[in-house]
Amino acid sequence: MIRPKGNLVSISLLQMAKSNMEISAILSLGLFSLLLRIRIDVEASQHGIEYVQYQVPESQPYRTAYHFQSPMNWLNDPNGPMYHEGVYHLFYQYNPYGAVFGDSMIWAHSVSYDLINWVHLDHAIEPSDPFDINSCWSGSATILPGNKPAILYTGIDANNYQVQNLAFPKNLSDPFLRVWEKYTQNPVITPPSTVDALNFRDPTTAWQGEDGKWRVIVGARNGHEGMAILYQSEDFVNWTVHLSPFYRSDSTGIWECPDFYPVSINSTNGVDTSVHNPSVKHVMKASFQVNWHDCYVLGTYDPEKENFIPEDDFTGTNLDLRFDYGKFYASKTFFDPAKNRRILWAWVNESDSSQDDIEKGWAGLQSIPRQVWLDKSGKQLIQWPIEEIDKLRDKQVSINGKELISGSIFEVSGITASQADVEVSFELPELESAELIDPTRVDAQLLCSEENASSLGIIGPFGLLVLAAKDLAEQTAIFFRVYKAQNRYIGLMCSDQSRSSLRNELDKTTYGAFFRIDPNLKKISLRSLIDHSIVESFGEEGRIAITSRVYPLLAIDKEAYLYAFNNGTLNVGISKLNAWSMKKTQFDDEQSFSYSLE
Ligand code: DQQ
Repeated sequence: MIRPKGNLVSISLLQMAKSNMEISAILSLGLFSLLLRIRIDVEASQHGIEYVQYQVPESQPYRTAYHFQSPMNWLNDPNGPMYHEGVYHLFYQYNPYGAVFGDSMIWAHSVSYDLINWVHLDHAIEPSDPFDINSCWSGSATILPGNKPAILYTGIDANNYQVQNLAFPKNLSDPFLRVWEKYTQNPVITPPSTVDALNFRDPTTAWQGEDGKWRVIVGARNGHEGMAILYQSEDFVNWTVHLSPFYRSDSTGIWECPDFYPVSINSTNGVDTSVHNPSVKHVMKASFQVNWHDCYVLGTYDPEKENFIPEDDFTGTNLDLRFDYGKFYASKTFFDPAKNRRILWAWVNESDSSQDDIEKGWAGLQSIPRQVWLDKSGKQLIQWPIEEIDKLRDKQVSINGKELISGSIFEVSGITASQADVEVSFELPELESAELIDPTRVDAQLLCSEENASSLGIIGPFGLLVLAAKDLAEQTAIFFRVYKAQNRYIGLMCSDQSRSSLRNELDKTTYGAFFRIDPNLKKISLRSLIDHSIVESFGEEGRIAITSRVYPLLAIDKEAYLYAFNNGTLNVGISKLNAWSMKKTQFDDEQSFSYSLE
């Protein structure tokens, strides 16, 4: 039975019979004073649960064009991303009953041939049994020998304890792996006595050691301590706990969605999660619920002692390495054998209120999938939007060799600025004149909000104004400043949302991060993917990423503009700027899916 959770759609569903039927619900969306007709088809599933299929409401200014979104309702973590027999699978946390997080979360399921265009399938894993009756939370996929995928996920059981469960595809010859069956002996892992049973979740993709045994880690908490607990198995079904935590930290609280994988030390290629040899380092990522940051450390995995030795520990502060310094949480990677790369997905939450989300009828996006690899320095990861994104590039404008004069601003016209991809390379003036950094100001985010895009500097602030209104009454500034420190130059990259919307009551936090400037190159590069209500920016060829959500009132669709600006006293060059309008990706349900795989 559908369990209504109080949003408009579920209230309508309450009155429905089980057989196929169609209703039109006129939903009044207070925010935009729009009346949207949403067609809802309800059909009984083979599990006795009613699935909801719908048309995406038209003319919503904050729906995205080329980011992954569910047709409606609440979405959070990416789950179990994998590549299997020519098809990419993305599962994700989804509330079928409303646009806010719910107490009966499920695994929704979509498939793609190119990671850009998607087909939404029936839900893969839903609460059904005592071991997951109160929700099916996050987890990961592992491809077992014989090319058989297995999913380990967290069930919230009848006592509200967090246990780990297994599910397998019902029919391996179905190219979309539509139906998933839960292992009858679930749960396969229950909380050990050393951790809080209400905070023990999110199993990783498992890896196989040379001894043939499988290993998996699960995020956990004990008081303020956060940790990853290791389990081993010969058969993927019977798991035994390893005595001491695989890796832990003192003051981070629960580690949500840990991710543990090798990266090559001499190539941008990804490697399978089970690879362990002298040409790899390991990455340990944890999502810290205390500050909603996805942080990682690099280190060495010792399979004999069964532990991980990090090069630097998590600090639980702004000093931790992060994938993204904006909104980017519960991320997860997978190895893509088709292109020998490792791909990172993350949940990008809204910045408006729950009430706004209920009115919009949806909440949450997935980031653009990013390829990740180890920087040549060996000290951090690099991320870059997967190459498939370039296929969406449409109309192009280019500007070469332009001087961005002190105090100037100019419009980059000729593309659809609300749906764009912009790449720009800035040439810096003589660095000696850069302002001295105050060594006590170590918080980049704070510095970005105090010395924002409109405050004057010497080298910077300069950068882009995206999703801007014609008169600049609304603008999101992605900008840089350059500082001088003892014996080195420091760059600051910021994403300033403080003037992004005339609407109040939005989270307009400014984000920022420091990076090192190579004085020999005297260049800074920026790529921004702009998609109606999301801006994903990559500085320094993927060394820094900042994602923000913005909801302009004026700067929507054709009324959005793109500018370049310089508020520093020194001129900056634009050696190259390329901007493209971006095409919309295709999201289908299975019925309207035009390809045939049978
Ligand atoms: N979201 C899931 C949990 C996970 C959290 C529940 C992270 O499994 O810890 O939707 O966003």
